[in-house]
Amino acid sequence: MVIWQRVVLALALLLPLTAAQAEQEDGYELWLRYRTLAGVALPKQIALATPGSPTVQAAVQELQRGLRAMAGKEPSLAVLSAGAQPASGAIVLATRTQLAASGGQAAVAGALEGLGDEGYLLRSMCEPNGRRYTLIAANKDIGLLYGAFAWLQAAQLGKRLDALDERNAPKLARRVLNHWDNLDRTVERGYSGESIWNWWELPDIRDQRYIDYARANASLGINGTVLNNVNSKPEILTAPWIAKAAALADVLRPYGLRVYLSVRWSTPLELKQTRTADPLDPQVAQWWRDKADEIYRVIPDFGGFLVKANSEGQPGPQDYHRTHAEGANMLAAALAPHKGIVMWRAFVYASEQPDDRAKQAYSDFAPLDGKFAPNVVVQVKNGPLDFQPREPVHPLFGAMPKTPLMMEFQVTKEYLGFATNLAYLGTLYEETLRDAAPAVAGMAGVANIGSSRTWSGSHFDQANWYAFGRLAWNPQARARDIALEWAGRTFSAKAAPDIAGLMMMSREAVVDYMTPLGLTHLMGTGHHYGPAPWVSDLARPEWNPAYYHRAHSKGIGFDRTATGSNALAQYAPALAQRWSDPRNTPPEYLLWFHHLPWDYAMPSGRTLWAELLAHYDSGVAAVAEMQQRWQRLKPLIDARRHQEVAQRLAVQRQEAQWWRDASIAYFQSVSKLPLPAGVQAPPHSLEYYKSLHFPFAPGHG
Ligand code: GCW
Repeated sequence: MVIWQRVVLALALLLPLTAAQAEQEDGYELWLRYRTLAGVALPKQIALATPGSPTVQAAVQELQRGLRAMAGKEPSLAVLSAGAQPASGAIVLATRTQLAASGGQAAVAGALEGLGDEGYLLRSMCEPNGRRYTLIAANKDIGLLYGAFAWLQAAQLGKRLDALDERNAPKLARRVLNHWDNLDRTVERGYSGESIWNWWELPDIRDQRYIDYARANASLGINGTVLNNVNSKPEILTAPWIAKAAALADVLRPYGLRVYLSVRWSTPLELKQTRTADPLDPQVAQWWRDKADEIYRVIPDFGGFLVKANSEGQPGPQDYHRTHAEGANMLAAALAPHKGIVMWRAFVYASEQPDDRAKQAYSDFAPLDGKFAPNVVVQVKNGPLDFQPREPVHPLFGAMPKTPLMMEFQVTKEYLGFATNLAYLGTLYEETLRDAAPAVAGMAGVANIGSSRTWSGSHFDQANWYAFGRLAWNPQARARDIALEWAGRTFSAKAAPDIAGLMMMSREAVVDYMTPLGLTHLMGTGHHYGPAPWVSDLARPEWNPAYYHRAHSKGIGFDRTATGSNALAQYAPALAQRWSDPRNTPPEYLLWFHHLPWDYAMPSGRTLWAELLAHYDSGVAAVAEMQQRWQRLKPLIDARRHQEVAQRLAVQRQEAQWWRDASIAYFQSVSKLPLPAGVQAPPHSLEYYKSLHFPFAPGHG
């Protein structure tokens, strides 16, 4: 082959590889992908009054990182002495005190009023002499870091950078991730590899990943992290582990992240340092006070304790006939001198209690309203059961006006197809917050973060971490806006509208193929993978799917009206009244609150049986649609991430079909009704679906 032919061939091979396809992205950068911005005038200088605290340094470093990548050139750094001027077009970072000291900008100082310790102001400035610059101002250093991330976001999303005027402050004070990470590095309900915390190597080895974790969280305004599983171990409160937690706290502190620990109620007893764990025993209270003092000596800004007590076999104050409030208050007293808090979980249900499981947290906690110490926050799951694809809001939001309540969402997808299914949870969070927001004083998110390169087990699961953070900052934010923002930063502005469209349909698809019309908790035993509506032989009644769907030859659904468990009475009277009638109950909660005959007439004109089948089919169809939409996006997405998502969507398509087929096979065996014309019969017998087993499913100890 003559040389020019080879050249032509080589060029021909290269041509189909667009720049986007050639780049092999693995998702590690999350939404903090800074890419060359062509044709945009970017700041060439970052200016500040003093070299600053580690937090200000973190802000400067992030701006440098972003500008270096977006402008292709390192910005200069100027520490301005009094009276000195920034270069034209610079980014200027200044706290309120520094603004005051520099003598000018009274108007700016006024704009900082009401922004609190964490808010920021981002403003394009033009001085009388025509000099332009961008001001990032805040009352405290952490606001400067949040403002720096906000500026970088504006640049990433292609906003006009010469007309910025944004005042922003978080609406909730506590915005906290809950890691269900065990000390052996496994993660309960984790689908993203091992725990990010390499406990064994800590405190001496501090992985770069911890800093990248802190950057990602700070970019969303998340300001706390509970390092270990709520199913906690006594060892976490021993000296070596406190030292490990302190090392992490040191790394995370500049980014505004406080460290908290989950503690096991019976720790002093199990460590053989007390003879009981009774909260009213003075020796026990003293032990906790000493322990708190010990922690604060090495973690001065320690956030406090998260506690799962008398829940799913965990010990608690009720073992000593004390109330949750007595238990929480004893710990709160130990933390109060250091300004720490107790986040006491309300996720309780007891096997010996025959009442509807959905009622039990309310029954235990509502009477305790007003009995908790001021530094106790009661942490309530979003719904009365357990992180299902859809639940009505937990009735405790609205029933404890004297107690600060923390909303607990699951970011990891224990019940929504793990990290292999695409389900954008922004819509789930938004739906819940719409009903609960006035009662929410803080937000906790069960993290989906692990040591996988994508952090969250899949590219799209990163969006759930993102949405949680955004909604913790502003519970009134809209899921669609968040999806657009995330997709614009994580993929590209061009692809964002289509990606957001796909995300917005994804969670409803899961609801449709798993648990339509208010059905719930039909997943496989223990691991919660796949359908198992037939299971009815587990030791505790409320562990059985049959307990929840109550299907028999005449009908289906859980009667939670006055003729049944009357869980409805736990809601505001007007709502309870309206929903006591199935015709006034939103279809998405129908079988949650009502037991209805199979031939019940739905508003669509179909029978309940036919409607149920239609939902399963539309769930499967929606996943097929998501697959097609993703396929159409191929030219806009880098090859590796496109293919990784496509593989997962193919798995999801199969799993949706399996859910649909197994559920129909089972419910038909109960209803004994024929399938209406056009509804495909499941390809296998019910026995086949029942015979499937999944040893070693992830996330389940
Ligand atoms: O959803 C259930 C999970 C458990 C979890 C528990 C809880 C940490 O199946 O794995 O335990 O909730 O929230 O405490």
